Amino acid sequence: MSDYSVSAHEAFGPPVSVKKRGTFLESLHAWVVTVDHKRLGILYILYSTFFLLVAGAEALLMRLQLAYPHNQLLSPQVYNRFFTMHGTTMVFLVGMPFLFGFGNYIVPLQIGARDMAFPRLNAFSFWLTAFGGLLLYYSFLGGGGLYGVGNAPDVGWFAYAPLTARSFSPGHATDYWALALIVSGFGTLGTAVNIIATIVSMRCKGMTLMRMPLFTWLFLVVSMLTLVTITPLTAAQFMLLIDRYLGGHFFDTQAGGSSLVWIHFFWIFGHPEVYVLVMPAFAIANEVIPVFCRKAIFGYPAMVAASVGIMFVSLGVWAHHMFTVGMTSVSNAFFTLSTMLVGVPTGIKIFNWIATLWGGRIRFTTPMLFCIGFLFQFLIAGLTGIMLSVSPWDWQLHNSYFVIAHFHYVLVGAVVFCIFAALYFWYPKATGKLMDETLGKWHFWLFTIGFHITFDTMHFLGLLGMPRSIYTYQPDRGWNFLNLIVSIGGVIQGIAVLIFAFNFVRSYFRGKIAGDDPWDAWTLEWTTSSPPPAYNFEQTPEVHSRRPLWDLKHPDDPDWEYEA
Ligand code: HEM
Ligand SMILES: [Cu+2]
Repeated sequence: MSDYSVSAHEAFGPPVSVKKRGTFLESLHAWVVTVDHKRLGILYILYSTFFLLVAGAEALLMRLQLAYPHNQLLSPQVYNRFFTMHGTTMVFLVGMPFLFGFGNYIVPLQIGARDMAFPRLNAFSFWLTAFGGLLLYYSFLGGGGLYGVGNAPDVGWFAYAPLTARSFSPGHATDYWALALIVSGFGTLGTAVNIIATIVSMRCKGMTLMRMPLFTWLFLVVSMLTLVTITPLTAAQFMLLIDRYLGGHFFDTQAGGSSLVWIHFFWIFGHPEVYVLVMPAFAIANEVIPVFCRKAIFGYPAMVAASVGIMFVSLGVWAHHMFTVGMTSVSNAFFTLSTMLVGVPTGIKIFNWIATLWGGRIRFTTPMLFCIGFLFQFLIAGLTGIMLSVSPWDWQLHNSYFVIAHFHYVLVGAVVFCIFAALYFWYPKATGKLMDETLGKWHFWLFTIGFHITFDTMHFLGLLGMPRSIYTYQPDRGWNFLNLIVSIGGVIQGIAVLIFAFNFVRSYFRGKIAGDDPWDAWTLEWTTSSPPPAYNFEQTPEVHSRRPLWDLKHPDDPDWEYEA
């Protein structure tokens, strides 16, 4: 027998439970002052799950308003506030904090480290992000009071100039919007630097770059992309505040500025942002799919190369959001072609996931179901994306519900589906309890059905000419029935999310005990106890292949024999 025939516990230390029960105030204090990457990760995840419910409620109110023509539930002004807050919240307070929270929790465990490279910066970044969310939602309390839905921003999550100039947006709503994004943006930058430093310098012995789990690889890539995208966004917010308060004229056409400057800055951030959100979703799929079909991921080096490729290409395509602002036809042609180029690395990834599934012994657990839903929906989103990248098509469909349907296919069909997959997959690691599978399947099926009812139908509304961001419509346009269908789908998704929330809370108290490795997985986080002790591993692990736990469990057929 080789040296690898020891159990996980002998190799990496026994499970150590560090539960110390104090008074409520003591444990609250412990959470507030924590610098432990796992606790911070959990704080991010709770924070963003809370805002998922808030922004989901905003979406539902919008859909109730649009369920039939001439509805009076929301006034035009309140509708504008809701779509601005919904979009801003989903991107900045749900998507990014959730994903970075996951990175925070998993990355150090996966590379066999004790913590992040800069634990205090890590805590500081979280509290900055949290303060950003507070600033944004504080705007609801200002001005006209709660019933008038306060002074919440109403300029769209893209906040196009000159609508954000003081003459068009008096009051402080727009300031809250800009300040919130500046503050949480600094938090995000701190986390990105931290993740890069951690991955570069804290990997355990034997973990070369090409042995890193793909999850960790994607977080390296995504953190680098974050640095170069949040920076222009933050710069633009400062320019906006300078225009509003210090007599600047960056975006003021009357005084030699240009509103195009805003649009460029915004989309130089905004397009890669889509990949900042979707690549962590890829990262999740890269872990979940192989484990539940009992095969190593197909084409690991190609997956790494494709991720790096996506990072570079996504930086050169932003102006496909601007086909209709009157750029030259040469620019339009350039951005059409560069956009289509993103299809190549993305295609490689989809191909490799399918090749991994091929011939595998698939276990249809809840996390796996969510990943399969993701694959299917991401493929469709890619196809409608190619349609939109053709600039004459875009002239027809721009700012219609077709675009809303397309980007919700990416943001919900890919990102949110993978977020759910990740929650079911790593919940047992973080809590020691399994989430209930029956409720999980109800959640999956209801959410998937609701998703398709809502967003498939929206494509047709777009083709029939329904523009986005309208608070109501005339009854004679032929949109009534389809709008009702869309809203019903939204309600079904809402019910599914409530089932999830119930399961999430209940499993914490009543769930089955998970054990260290409930899914029979193979990366390092599954070698330590569930939940992991404060210092993660009793002994710093040493790895010999891409699947260290597999090697321990299968000493007769370890990976390192093939990987050299
Ligand atoms: C699950 C149910 C959801 C429904 C029913 C829904 C519905 C809507 C509606 C009705 C709009 C307004 C369109 C308009 O009038 O311009 C909208 C906008 C938007 N949604 Fe969602 N949404 C959902 C989930 C999400 C998620 C999960 C995300 C992101 C992760 C997201 C991101 C956005 C963004 C960025 C906008 C653009 C806001 C703007 O135009 O300023 N949505 N959504
Ligand atoms: Cu884009």
